[in-house]
Amino acid sequence: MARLTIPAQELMYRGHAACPGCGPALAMRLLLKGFGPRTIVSIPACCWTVIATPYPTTALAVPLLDTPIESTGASISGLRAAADALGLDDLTIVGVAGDGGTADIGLQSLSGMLERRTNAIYVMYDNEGYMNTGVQRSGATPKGAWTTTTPVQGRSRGKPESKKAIMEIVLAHRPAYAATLNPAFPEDFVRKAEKARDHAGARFLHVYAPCPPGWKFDSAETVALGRLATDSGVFPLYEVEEGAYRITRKLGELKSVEPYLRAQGRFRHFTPAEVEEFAQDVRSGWERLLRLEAETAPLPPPAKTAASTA
Ligand SMILES: Cc1ncc(C[n+]2csc(CCOP(=O)(O)OP(=O)(O)O)c2C)c(N)n1
Ligand code: SF4
Repeated sequence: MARLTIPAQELMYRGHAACPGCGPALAMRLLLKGFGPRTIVSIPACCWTVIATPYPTTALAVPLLDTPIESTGASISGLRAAADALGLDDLTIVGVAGDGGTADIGLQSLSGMLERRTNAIYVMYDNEGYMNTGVQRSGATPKGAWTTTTPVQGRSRGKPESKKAIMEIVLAHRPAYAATLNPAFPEDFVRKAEKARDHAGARFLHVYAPCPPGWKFDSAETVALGRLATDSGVFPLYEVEEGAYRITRKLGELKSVEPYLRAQGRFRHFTPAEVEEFAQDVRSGWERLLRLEAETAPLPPPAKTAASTA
């Protein structure tokens, strides 16, 4: 019988307050399967506070700390220090924050946690905007995307700036482990969550997290959209361990980005030239990743010579 690679234990309850097809909800379910029951989660203001905590209920079967939006990194440093002081070495301390609370408002706190080498996991679920407060643009919103603060009207063509490269910012701090995860690839997702749990030191997970109302797509298509994102190179899957890059879903040839863009209302205004510009950015990101993987590959073990085997 085939071995099940995804733990059966559910650490997220049904009846939570997420929208249908919510990528961040799917991500949390898989994250907790990877981290296991000895986990404490800190969550700042974001969709997940609303999903998890309509008083007096909780959607999580593990302890949950509600923290201010700018301080997720500091809160997990504090939780780690408290756990260590109590001798609770086996606890996995995790912060789960949105892209606005990570790449923008909480960036100083994340940087401090990484710089101190806090023995904890920071997860940024990336729904590419401030969704909880009404779909405003964040630093992680892709170039050209419609949001309520980057309208498409007159000469305005959505967000003028490029998506902030959070993995590059994080990797400049040399974390022990960093990876990109997509819930549309659950085995790869849970394996990376388990790997992060089993590493010591500061760890960071960048999670692709589609938001049907914010991105304007059919809520039944969350997983299909996620597969398109990775297979077109929009959200490549890779991990970086002690500086070495490894692509975990190899792609012979990138699929066209067009079906990915056309499936979402936030990109519906794109002209063929804007589609091509987006595709060009995706291609250069993918080529850069291939180069980094080749340049940082660990050296192969020395070949055995006749003398060494004698
Ligand atoms: C200092 C501060 N500024 C603004 C807010 C209001 N606020 C609450 S949730 C939120 C959106 C957070 O966006 P993100 O982190 O991307 O998570 P998402 O809502 O998309 O899940 C904002 C701006 C706040 N709580 N605290
Ligand atoms: S607005 Fe988007 S991220 Fe927030 S709960 Fe709904 S689907 Fe999830």
